[in-house]
Amino acid sequence: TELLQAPATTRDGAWRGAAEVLIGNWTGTSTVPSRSLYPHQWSWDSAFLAIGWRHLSPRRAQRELESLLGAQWGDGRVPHIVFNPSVPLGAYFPSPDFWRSSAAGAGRGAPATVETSGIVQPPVHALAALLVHEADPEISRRRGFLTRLYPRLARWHDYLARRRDLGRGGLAAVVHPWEPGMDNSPCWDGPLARIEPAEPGTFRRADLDHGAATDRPTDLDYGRYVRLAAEYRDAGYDDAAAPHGFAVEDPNFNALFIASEYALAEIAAEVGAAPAGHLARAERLTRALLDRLWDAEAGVFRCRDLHAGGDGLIPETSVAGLVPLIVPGLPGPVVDALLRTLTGPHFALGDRTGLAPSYDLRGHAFDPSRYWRGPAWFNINWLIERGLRLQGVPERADALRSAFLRSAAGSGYAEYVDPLTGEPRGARRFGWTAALTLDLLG
Ligand code: 2M8
Repeated sequence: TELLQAPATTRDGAWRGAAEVLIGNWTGTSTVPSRSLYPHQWSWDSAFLAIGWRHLSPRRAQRELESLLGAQWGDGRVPHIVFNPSVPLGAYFPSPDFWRSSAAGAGRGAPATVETSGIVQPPVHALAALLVHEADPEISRRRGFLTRLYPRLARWHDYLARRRDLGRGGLAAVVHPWEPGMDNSPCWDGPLARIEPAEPGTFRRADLDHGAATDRPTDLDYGRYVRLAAEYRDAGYDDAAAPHGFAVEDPNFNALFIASEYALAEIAAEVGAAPAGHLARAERLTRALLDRLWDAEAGVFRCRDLHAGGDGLIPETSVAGLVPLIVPGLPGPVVDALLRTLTGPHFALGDRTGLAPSYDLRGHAFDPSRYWRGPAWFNINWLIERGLRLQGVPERADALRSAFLRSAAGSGYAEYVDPLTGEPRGARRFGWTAALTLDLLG
């Protein structure tokens, strides 16, 4: 009964639909993003899922994050996938026999009893943990939720700050296109062009069993993903030793790092630890984000390719460059420029579906159906909604909230939608779409 106490309003339809998706995707300890396409636990999905679960069952919200952080490596990294041993190997690629975490990652303290991937995803977890705590502080304190999670979250952030500052400029770098979560963003086309793809016959894509090929990354992309992951694995997942043929600073990843570092300061205060170090790091990261990734002329944050010549800024306009709206304390002119970019012709927030696309509507690589090359995604629109509130434009946030709820419920909680027509794409009954619907319904 705890699970289905819907508010007695006409919003019940959306609320019930979203709640049913979460309940249907729950495995007992965590929630799958999709029963078909993604049958394991994903790192940043789990954070968004917990943010939704807190409205249905604060206990499950806590379990979601606890099970993910339970698979943390000794070096502090939180793996991007925690594999469910009861799912057949062929159901998802790359499977545990590819990553071989417990063997290949042993030197980095990979868990011995659970198999995981060896790469990471955006650090939304401390933010999620704080929001989960705030939903029901009493049950959170009774279960010692934050007391148990705080040291793990702190080590996760330390890993990013100490092992992933590959550019030595104060930001965390990502070393695989799966790490920023926007797998086939046009931003990665340049850096990936240098990577020799793995031989096509050496692996089998399971995603095409469930998803339309035109909605997914290409075979050439996959060849490169496989090559990069295999090289990292063969270096024992050691960041100091791996070749890191792909190394990029991403504004979405680092904005979430900053927001989570501020959340960690609040968590520290709640558990009786010192917040000052977290606040100082959040401020340092913010300065580095502005110094290294802000493109004042374009009014957007860029990704930086650490292997390119010159300033390395990648000349592609991705929605990743607008997510820093969630960062507190940005200079006024930067916020104004971001808002202009968001509502101008490149992202047209408020037009058509009302949602922000994942990539520049006027960009040369824009494709309204192919994954992270144009479609509108619900987690990113949730972050932008939050950013608009933080930056003091509640009318814009309200409009985006309505557009989100309309598209999410109307699409059957699709993984992503065509930003021009609202046509559902990818998986249906998708975890974070449902979870963040619950959050916006409040
Ligand atoms: C997508 O990525 C996975 C690889 O991690 C895949 O394509 O198989 C991305 O959308 C990523 O952001 C997301 O976390 C994951 C699961 O929903 O799917």
